[in-house]
Amino acid sequence: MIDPKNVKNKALVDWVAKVAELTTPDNIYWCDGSQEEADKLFNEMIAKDACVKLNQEKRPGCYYFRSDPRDVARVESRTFICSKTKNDAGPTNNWMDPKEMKEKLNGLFKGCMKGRTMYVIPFSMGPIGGPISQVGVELTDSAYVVVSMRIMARVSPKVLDVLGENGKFIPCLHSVGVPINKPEDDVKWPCNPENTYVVHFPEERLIMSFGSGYGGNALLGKKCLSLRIASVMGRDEGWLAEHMLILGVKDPKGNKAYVTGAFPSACGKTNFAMLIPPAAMQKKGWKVTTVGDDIAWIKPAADGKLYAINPENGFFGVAPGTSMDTNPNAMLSCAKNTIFTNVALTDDGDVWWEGMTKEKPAHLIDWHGKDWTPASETPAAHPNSRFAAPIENCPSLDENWEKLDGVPISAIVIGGRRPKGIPLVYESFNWTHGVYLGAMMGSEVTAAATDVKAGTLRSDPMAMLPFAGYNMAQYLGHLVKMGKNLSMTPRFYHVNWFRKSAEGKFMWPGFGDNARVLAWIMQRQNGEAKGRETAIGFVPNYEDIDFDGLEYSKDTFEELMSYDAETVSAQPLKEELYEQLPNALKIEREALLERLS
Ligand code: GTP
Ligand code: SPV
Ligand code: MN
Repeated sequence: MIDPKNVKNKALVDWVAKVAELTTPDNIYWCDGSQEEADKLFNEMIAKDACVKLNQEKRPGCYYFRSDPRDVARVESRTFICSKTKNDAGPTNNWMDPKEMKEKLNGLFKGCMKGRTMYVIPFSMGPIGGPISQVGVELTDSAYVVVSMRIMARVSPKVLDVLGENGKFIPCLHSVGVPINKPEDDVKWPCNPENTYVVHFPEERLIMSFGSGYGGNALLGKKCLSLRIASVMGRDEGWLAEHMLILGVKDPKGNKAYVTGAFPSACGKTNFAMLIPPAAMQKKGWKVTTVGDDIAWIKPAADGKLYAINPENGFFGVAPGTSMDTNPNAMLSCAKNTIFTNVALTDDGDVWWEGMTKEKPAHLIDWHGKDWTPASETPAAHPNSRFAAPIENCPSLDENWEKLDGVPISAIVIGGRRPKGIPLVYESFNWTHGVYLGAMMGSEVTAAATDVKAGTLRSDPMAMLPFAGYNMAQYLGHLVKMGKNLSMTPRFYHVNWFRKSAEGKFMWPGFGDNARVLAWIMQRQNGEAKGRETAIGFVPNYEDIDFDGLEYSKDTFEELMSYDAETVSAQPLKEELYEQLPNALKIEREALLERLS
């Protein structure tokens, strides 16, 4: 514990006192992020039956939580950008007048921590004290949030040293929204779904989240600070906060490059960031390393290159589908000191989820806490069940992952789940064309948000639809501008791992085999690989892809690479958003239509 007497930052001390006055917690506890502190909190939660200590021989340092079934993912309909004007929030964000919203929230927060402890979590996104890093302080009445934040962000007294007396921090206020007035209120997973609000005040750089204890709604350093607030800071200061993985790739000649990738939620960022090339490619010398799996902060440096850091310190990864076959690096990352939420529990105190093993266990306790057998009709793990694993566990961690100034970016990969009409990969003609492809991106909706219908195709510009902290049209305009005056301009690569055959099967093996596409991208950078120009961009010929170790016929490849003119030229954006787009992007659309005609 940090002794509050030693805290020198007056603004922080005042804010904590003001929030305590409003929310009336029984205690205030300043977190130091230590193991002892986490152990104490886990034990308290175990005593309340809110947490399960997993089999420590199989999963040392690992714990398991089941959420309230109404609190399992981000709630986009309750996420607000309360900028001064509605236009600043833009046509894709929920907006309410900031004054009105503050009044509403102050009403909800009034007395909401009664019977609970208010935890003060000082954290750094990015290495503590780094030039690109940001300091945040989260106030929360959830011990689950405390133990998760110390995995996902850097929680340490050193953060307060960096703040000093006058340093600025981003205030992040969170409550599960259930005061304990009587003993029955002290439930295992408190939440207040009717009154959930995840609110950002971009001009004030303030975050207030009420009523949900889950992931992106509650671990406020992640989507709220590192994307919604940071994107506004990036607009104002000339940098980018993106929903992107960052990976390193080494070719057989020893050339090393870094690539970022924007895929919507649950569309493959963690998997791509940790991919292991097929054996035949490894033998030739291909190697992929991991810098980050969800968020990239990207800044142009004096040398004219774009540099990216991963502001996070852990992975909050989708569990279902993760296995030693599909993503061994993720499996090894969550082998110890990991928190699992809404997966299933095995009879020997370990975890299981759909896709982890080929054979299903004969008996499990499912994410509802009920008995489950392979005959059960519902999945044992929630489709959005997750692991929070320390990044240091990752076997493929890149040697430069914590480099204070970041790693130089050579290429940007974008794409979503597109069952039809979109080829495996195509390369943008130039930066603006790349941003255009990003703007027109779409994907089948996944289980990562509760209130959008899974399975339907939706437009998701740069995978930022739920995460841009300001007007989406301005955001895309900012992105166009950021490509100007660079000495090394990354090209954009639109990829699609999710094309389906007429029989409804994935046409591309995906996962490790995505290294074959990455190799082509890398070779394009070096001017090595051939490719041909088409109406939509540069594409590889069959001979340009390394199929060593994979039987994949030329005919199937041609089918996989074919495009449907209507699909690739569709304009999926809301009319109101399209109208506001920068002209440069509208011209790209006209040029595309012209090339296709
Ligand atoms: P968020 O954490 O929500 O931002 O998700 P993400 O983009 O990191 O997605 P993740 O890598 O966790 O993948 C989500 C799901 O897609 C998992 O069930 C994966 O197994 C599956 N997946 C990932 N890559 C591929 C791929 O190349 N092909 C196929 N078929 N499925 C994939
Ligand atoms: C996503 O939904 O993109 C996630 C999970 O990475 S959450 O932290 O809940 O946003
Ligand atoms: Mn994400």
